[in-house]
Amino acid sequence: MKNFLSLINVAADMSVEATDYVSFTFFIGCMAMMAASAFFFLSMNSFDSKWRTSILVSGLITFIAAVHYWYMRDYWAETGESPTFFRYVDWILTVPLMCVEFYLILKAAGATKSMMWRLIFLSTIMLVTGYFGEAVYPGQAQLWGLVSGIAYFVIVYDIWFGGAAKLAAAAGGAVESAHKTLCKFVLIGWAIYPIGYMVGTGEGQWYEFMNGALSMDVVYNIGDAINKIGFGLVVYQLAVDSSAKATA
Ligand SMILES: *C/C=C(C)/C=C/C=C(C)/C=C/C1=C(C)CCCC1(C)C
Repeated sequence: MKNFLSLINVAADMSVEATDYVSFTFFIGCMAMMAASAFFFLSMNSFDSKWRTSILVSGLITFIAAVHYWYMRDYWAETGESPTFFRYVDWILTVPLMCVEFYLILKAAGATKSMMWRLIFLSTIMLVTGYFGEAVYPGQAQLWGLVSGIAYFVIVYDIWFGGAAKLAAAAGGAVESAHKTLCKFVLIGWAIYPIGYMVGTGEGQWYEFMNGALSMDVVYNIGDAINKIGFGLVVYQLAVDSSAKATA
């Protein structure tokens, strides 16, 4: 109830809201994630059963994010501080689901579960070490950021050049192009996050020049909107393309 009331407050008190662009991006992010979830869930049954799980996972990713954005928006409004804990709980749930998407679209082409678990493991290392640098040992943010960054590069290498890339190439057609687009999201879209990390944790680190240059939360919120909704739309497009072919 308290959350609901403060949401009404946001709508009623736009003068406060408009000057606080950070909470505005939490608010818009929350709405965008909700809308995307409704879109994915409602479109699910119009596809061949082969694609339904992939679309379901797209919807789960944005739905989990919507719930966290609801709380993060509130936390920011109450305290004016970064909701680091909610942020990382969101990521530790949604990023592995994005790894599952890679597996699901390549499953018919022969993807193995071990490939999927490897990506999930690497993404867990990336996020846990990032959390340590941001919240537990901020004085050593550069060290933890480096470890996190290495895990990130291994993920990028794996999906672009590892077994997944070979399976995608062998599958060809819509699956191959969807895989390529998802790879670009990970290479370019996910690179937004280390930028947010650097502007948020730069104090006393080698990248101090970036400290406070932007709002860390705005950078993360933009990254989430692009990556979570974008990922889902790529999978949605793949389902549209291959269903159209099947009925033609
Ligand atoms: C929906 C949420 C997503 C796709 C979150 C992705 C997060 C990352 C790719 C975070 C990466 C980080 C680094 C590569 C180094 C610094 C620490 C992190 C955790 C911000």
